[in-house]
This record gives sequence, C-alpha cells and structure tokens, in this order.
Amino acid sequence: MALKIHAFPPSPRAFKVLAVAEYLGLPYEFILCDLTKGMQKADAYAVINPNQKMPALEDGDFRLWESNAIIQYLASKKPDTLLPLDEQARADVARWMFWESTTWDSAAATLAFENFVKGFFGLGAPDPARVAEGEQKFNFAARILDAHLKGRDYVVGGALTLADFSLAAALTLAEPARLPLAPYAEIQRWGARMATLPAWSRVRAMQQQPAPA
Ligand SMILES: N[C@@H](CCC(=O)N[C@@H](CS)C(=O)NCC(=O)O)C(=O)O
Repeated sequence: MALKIHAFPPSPRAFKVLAVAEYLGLPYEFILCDLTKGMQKADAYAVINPNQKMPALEDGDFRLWESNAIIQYLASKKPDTLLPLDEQARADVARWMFWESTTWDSAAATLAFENFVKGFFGLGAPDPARVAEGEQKFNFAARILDAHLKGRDYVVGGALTLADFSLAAALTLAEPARLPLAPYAEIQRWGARMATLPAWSRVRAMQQQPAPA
C-alpha cells in the first residue's frame, strides 16, 4: 500500500516531506490538505493529526505528524541514503533537525507569517514589532548556519542528508517571507545547490499549482 502524504505544498514543512519522498523515489499518494479551505480542521483529518496541522503521513494504519519525524521515517525506508548509518553522523543530522524545529523554523515562520501568510489569508498587515522580532531571531540563527556552511557543500559531512532538506525548505519562501538573506552568502550558495536537485524542482512546481476548486 502506498504511503499517503497530507500536505499543503506552499508550506516549507510540507515541502521538506514531499521533497524527501521525491528524492528517495518512494511511491506515495499526495493528498492536498488545503489550508485555504481549512481542511486541517476537518474531523476526519483530526484523527490523522490531532494538532489539526499539516503535514501528516499514513503508512497503512501507522500515522505520523511533525515534518522532521516524517522525513526521518521516509529515510528509514532507504537506509544509508539521507540518514547516515555512522552513529556520530546520525547524531549530527539529528542535532541540525532539532535545531531546525526549535530555532531556524521558528525564526523563518515568524517572518513567513507576518510578511506572507497574513496577506495570503487576508489577516491584515504585518505587525512591525513581530517583523522586527522575526528578523532578530532569523539573524541570530542565520549567523550560526552561515558560519557552519563555510567550506562545506552540505550541512553534515560531505554528503546530502535530511539536515539539508529540513533546513533548506524554509528558503522556498525566502522571497515572500522577506527573509533577510543578503548578508549570508554561504546559506545562499548552499540553498542554490539544493535548488538544483530534480526532486526540489518537482516540489517547487507543486507549490506553484493552484489548489483544485
Ligand atoms: N512542527 C510542525 C508544524 C506544523 C505546522 O505548524 N503546520 C502549519 C502550516 S506550516 C499548519 O498546518 N497550520 C494550520 C493551522 O494552524 O490551522 C511540523 O514541522 O510539522
């Protein structure tokens, strides 16, 4: 039975899940969880994810939410591809994915909400105080990631891992979220490399498709 992925592609959290599934060539059924229609609030969906948020995954009776947990599960289907077997490299990938959840995603999401999501959902103008807070959090995190990427093509070791997918997903909203990336040449270089992946382009195309009526 194919995996089912419930996702709203414009969201970076959905993007990372779809991009990993595409990269690994895993057969999956894409189920649009259209946030513009409030599909995440449907009773049937709350059974899959009681947080009433997407993304979520179903693998037979097994249900999983939290985008980083989902990509970890997807990678476990193709061992030693995006999740190294070496224990220290694996811990390093986990470190960056936790940092993504606690620090990087939270900074990028604040700016995405103020500068993009509010307009998208007609929720009013960006709040300058929240934008300033988001920029401060983003700059704090971006300085760390940019310094780490100096001299590296990928976040962990010399190969592509889940850490790259998890972190780079936020860059897909860089423009509308107005992420202040200009000072961070290393992040831009690494992000441009990620964008050359065919899996990346395929999910970018899904982001651009209008939701079916
Ligand atoms: N930490 C969660 C965050 C999931 C999340 O916040 N999803 C948002 C969109 S990016 C959502 O579905 N929001 C709908 C709502 O809050 O009603 C993950 O990474 O999966």
